Amino acid sequence: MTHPADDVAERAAAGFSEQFGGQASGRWAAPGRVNLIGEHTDYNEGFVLPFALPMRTVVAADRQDGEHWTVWSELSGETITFGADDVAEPGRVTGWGAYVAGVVWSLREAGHPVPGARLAIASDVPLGSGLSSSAALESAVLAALLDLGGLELAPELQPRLAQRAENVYVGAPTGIMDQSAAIRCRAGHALFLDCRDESVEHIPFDLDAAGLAVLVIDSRAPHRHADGEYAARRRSCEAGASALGVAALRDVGIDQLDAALAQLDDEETRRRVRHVVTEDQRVLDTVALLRAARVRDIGPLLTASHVSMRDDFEITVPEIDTAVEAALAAGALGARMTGGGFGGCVLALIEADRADEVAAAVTDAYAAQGLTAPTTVTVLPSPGATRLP
Ligand code: GAF
Repeated sequence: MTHPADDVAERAAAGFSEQFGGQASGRWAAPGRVNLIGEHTDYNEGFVLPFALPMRTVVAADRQDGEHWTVWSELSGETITFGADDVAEPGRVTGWGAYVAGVVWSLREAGHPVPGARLAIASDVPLGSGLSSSAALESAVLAALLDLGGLELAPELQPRLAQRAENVYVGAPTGIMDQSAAIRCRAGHALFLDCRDESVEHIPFDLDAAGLAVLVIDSRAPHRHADGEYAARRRSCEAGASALGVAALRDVGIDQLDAALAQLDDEETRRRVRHVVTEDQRVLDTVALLRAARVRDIGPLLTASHVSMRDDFEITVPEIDTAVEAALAAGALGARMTGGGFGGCVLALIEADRADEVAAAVTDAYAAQGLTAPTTVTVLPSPGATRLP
C-alpha cells in the first residue's frame, strides 16, 4: 500500500479532462479509515473510535444539464451513465456505480434537489481490505454533489445519507461508523462517536509525541462469506438485546454483564453479547487513556479487543490471527483486526522506529505458513471529507 494522495487528486482531475473534456469545477476527497477500537458496536448503538487514513478517494466533477449523471472510474476504466429513472428506486444501477447512484438516490429521497453531474473518480484506498473504500466513495460523491448543488447540509447530517445509499440502494446492512469516519474525522485525532445520538468528540491521537506509530497490515486474506456472516452477527446481537429486554446491547453496562449473561440460554448469543458489552467498555477505557495522553497504555486494550473478536464474536480468520500474534511477538504494544472481519487488515501499535522489524516478523510468519505475503504501511490520523483547493 502507498498513499500518494496528491497523485490521486491529479489523476481524478486528469481523468475528468480526458473523459469529458475541459476542467472539472472542483475536486472533493474522502478518506478510508481504520477503526482504532470498537468493532461491531456501531449497530448496537454503542461506541467506536476510528481515525481517517491518508489514503482517499477523489472525485473531480462539474454540473451537467438535466437529470443525468455520467461517471468515470479510473479503477474499472469504465464510464457509466444513469438518469432519474435509475435513481427512482434502489437496485437499478449495480456494481461500483451503485455506490454513486445510491448517493444520488439518498439525497433525492431526503428531499434534496441533486444537480446532474459528470464525475471522475480515482482512489488509493485499497478495495476489499476492510478500510472502508465504499464509505470513502460515497462520502466523496456526497461532498461533490452537495457543493455542486449549492446545498448546505451540516456534517453531522451527512453520514446517514451516505449510509442509506449503502444500506438501501446497495443493500449492505452496515452501521454508521464508516461514513461518520470518512466525513467527520480530523487530522491528528481519533473520532469518538456515540452511535446512538451520533455525538462526537475529537480525541487527540498524537503518535509522534508518544514516539509511536500505527502499522496497518493488510492480511490479503480473501473475505470469506463476509456479507452473510456480518448479517448473522447483527441478528445475534438483536436476538440478545431482545432476550434481555433492552433496545440495544449498548444498554447493558459492564457492571450488569454477568447478570445479563446468566439470563441467556444460548451459548453463542452469550458470547456475542459479551463481545459487544466488553468492547464498548474498551472504547471508553481507550478514550480515557488518550484524553490523559497515555497513548502507549492503550496497547493491551487493542489486544483484548482482538481476543474478544477471535473467541467471542468469531470474526477473525487464521491469516489475521497470525498477523496479530507475529506483531505482538515482535514487540507491538497492542494489535487487533480492524473492520468488519473475515479478512481485511490488522493494526499494530508499535514503537515508531520498529515498523520495518514488525513488518518483517509478520512477513516471516506468513512465509512459514505458506501464505501470500501481507502488505504493510504506517499511517497517521488524517482529515475527513473535504473540497480540495
Ligand atoms: C463494517 C461496517 F460497515 C461498520 O458499520 C461496522 O459495523 C464494522 O464493519 C464493524 O465494526 O466496517
